[in-house]
Amino acid sequence: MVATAPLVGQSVRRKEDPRLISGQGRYLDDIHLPNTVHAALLRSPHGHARILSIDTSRAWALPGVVAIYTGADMKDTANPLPCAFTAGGVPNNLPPHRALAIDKARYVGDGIAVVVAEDEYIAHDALDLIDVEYEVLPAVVDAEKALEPGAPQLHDEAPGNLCMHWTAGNQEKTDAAFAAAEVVIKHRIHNQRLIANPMETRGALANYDPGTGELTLWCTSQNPHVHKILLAAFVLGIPEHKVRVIAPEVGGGFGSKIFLYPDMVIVSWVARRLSRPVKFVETRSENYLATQQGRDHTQYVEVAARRDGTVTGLRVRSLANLGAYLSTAGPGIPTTLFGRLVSGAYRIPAISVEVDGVFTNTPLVDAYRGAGRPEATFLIERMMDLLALELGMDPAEVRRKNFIPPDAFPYSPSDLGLVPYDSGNYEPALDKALQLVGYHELRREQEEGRKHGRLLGIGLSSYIEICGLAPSAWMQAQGWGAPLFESSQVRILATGKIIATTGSSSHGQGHETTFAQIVADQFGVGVDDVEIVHGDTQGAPFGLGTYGSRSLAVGGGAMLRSTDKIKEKLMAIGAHLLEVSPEDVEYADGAVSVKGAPGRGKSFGDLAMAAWLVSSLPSGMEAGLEAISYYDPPDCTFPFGTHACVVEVDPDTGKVTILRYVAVDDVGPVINPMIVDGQFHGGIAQGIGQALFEEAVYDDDGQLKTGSMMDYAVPKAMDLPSYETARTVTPSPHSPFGAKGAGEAGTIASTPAVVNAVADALSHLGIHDLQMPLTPQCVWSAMQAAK
Ligand code: MCN
Repeated sequence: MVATAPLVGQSVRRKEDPRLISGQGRYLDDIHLPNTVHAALLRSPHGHARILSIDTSRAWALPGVVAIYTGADMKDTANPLPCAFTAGGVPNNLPPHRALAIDKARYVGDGIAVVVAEDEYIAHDALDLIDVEYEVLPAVVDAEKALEPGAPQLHDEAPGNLCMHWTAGNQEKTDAAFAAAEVVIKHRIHNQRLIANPMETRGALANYDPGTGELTLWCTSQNPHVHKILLAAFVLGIPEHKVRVIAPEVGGGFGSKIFLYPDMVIVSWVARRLSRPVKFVETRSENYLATQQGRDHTQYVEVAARRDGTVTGLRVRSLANLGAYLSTAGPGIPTTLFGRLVSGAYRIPAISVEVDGVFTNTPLVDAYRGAGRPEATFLIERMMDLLALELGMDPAEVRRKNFIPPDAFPYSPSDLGLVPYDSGNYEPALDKALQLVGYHELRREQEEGRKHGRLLGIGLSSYIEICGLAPSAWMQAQGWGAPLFESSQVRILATGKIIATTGSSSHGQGHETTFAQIVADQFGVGVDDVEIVHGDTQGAPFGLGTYGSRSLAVGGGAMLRSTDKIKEKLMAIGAHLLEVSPEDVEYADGAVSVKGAPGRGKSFGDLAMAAWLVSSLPSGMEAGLEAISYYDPPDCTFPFGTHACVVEVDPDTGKVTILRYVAVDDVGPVINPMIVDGQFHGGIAQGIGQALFEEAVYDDDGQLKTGSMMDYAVPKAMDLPSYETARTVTPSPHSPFGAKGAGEAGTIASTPAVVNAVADALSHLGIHDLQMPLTPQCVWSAMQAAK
């Protein structure tokens, strides 16, 4: 049982993988409760329409249909779905978002009615038999157009389709910086809308026990405790202690499984009405239509600088498309997680940011891997390249000139209202990336190639990001309506085996392994002696879940607090058994031993047994070895690094091929290098997807034109290069082991690196304005226009 070497820092194989890769994982749709009925949602085929009447009589007549409900049926017994993260410090217009629309449908996919039937096929067939009379209204899908006078209006509660107007920074100082600038560059960026595409679509299964009044909801969730409180306290008004939420195996989320969805409310509401289990599983088409989407910012950016490349000011106006209603965290993403991050890795003395959150006839927009930080990083990293181009400087040198110096940490960016960047040392990561990619040689190759019409481009991205989302007090001041601590409960069983719960909820990140590594090391036991339990609100302390790359930085802190408490008790028991005073013992290598006499000790197994047998405990000590802890860190963590991408553009077709991809990242010390590499590999793939392939495209009526994997181009293996990865290590002063988050940084860093590379390949042709995704058509058209 005793481990010989520390597990933290080792590439321990993922404990969860054998069951996942052998098909033994139990996902939502694998749960079959007796007597279950199946729900299917009738969704609006129109982007914007008044609902004049709903006739369900033909559907009721279909054998196997058990019930049909509309928004009007639910109105008095289910509240609207709440928005938990508003834009802080400014008024937010919060129109109600009901599980089923009542008078008006506001996007294609908006729920109109639910059919409950004996099986899912009958339920879906019955949808075709519901007759809805709509008055189709003009729609608006673009945030800029939605703000124009005369645009179709979505909500009475949001005049002009505006949710909020939010600002950060110092406008006066910024105006002065621009007035004094030697160079000003301006650029419009459309950070396009993306769809998360997890392997498992979303779903929910509710079971109500009329005897006990208890409701159990299984759902595809990244944060079951949050889902529980939103559902119980805000929407259905069920006493919290009568609700249990379970996230079974969850097949990826990328942010899209954080939020409370109408179907979760509907199955819970129907289960209580029918006293039968009710299951809803989204089809892939529904996932495209109605699962929350990401990004969709239109940004107007200006940079003021001196001729030597020093940036003196940054002005940003961003229009954030929030979709038809507010999602759980909708307004918080383009404000706190975007607007306060726009200065990136650079010391910029004057910054002003304005953000409008706008309603449109499109699905709801919320977090998607990175959530706000990719939009901020893309903006500043693209502007660094455009500035370098304007000044005829090397993009690497413009970055270097403006980096926040290592002695400036903890660093608070100018007037942005952000918690301080905890630690950083940006130049070594840049230098390592330049050296690994062979930057100077590549520049020579590029110059030579251009003489022969070869379009080679090198793109850099020196990113930072904010993660380890917390502390509660700061986030609450930002408009987040909850705490942001994380919890743990560690229990040592009589035989020395360990069960530890975390309030975070893994859906691909490998917590069962990395948290087990941490706990096992604390007691000096093997990784298989520890079972990490998550995803069930029953019997586990309240936790906030997995997003914002917070699980290790915040949840790991909670885990260490619990193991520390238990170690204290172990030492007290050990000292008692060894007949010495507690000050004279220490815990090391899986045993409590007398200081200076390592041979005299009691093993972890003996101590665990003693704690449960009671008879050999110090008098007055309670039985058992367990602890519950909460950790609310004083600051977030700010990972960073430099990614370098090398591309070649086909001059005839505009097709972009990524030749090399070098990623140098700094997430502090790592618990499991293999898992962190995996997080970066997946993250980089998603960032490349945004740069080159993906976009949710809506026509003017609000119809999704890229509504399947045939049209929405997620990257395939053949589109991606092998990544060359390396690290620098700059610990965070306040997180466990000094570790920073690793779950999103790849996505945040890679998009600008790729776009900068393509722009670099084409810059000598006079092409500077490239809007994502850089499909062959987009690049080819730009080349034609430049001719
Ligand atoms: N880790 C480590 N050393 C570090 C940092 C992290 O060993 N210095 C490990 C952690 O212990 C954990 C993993 O790396 O096992 C990720 O940790 P962390 O950065 O704390 O991020 P979270 O666990 O909170 O994951 C959230 C993050 C987000 S926000 C999205 S979106 C995302 C992501 O993780 N979605 C994913 N990674 C994903 N991976 C998969 N497979 N599927 C998703 O949907």
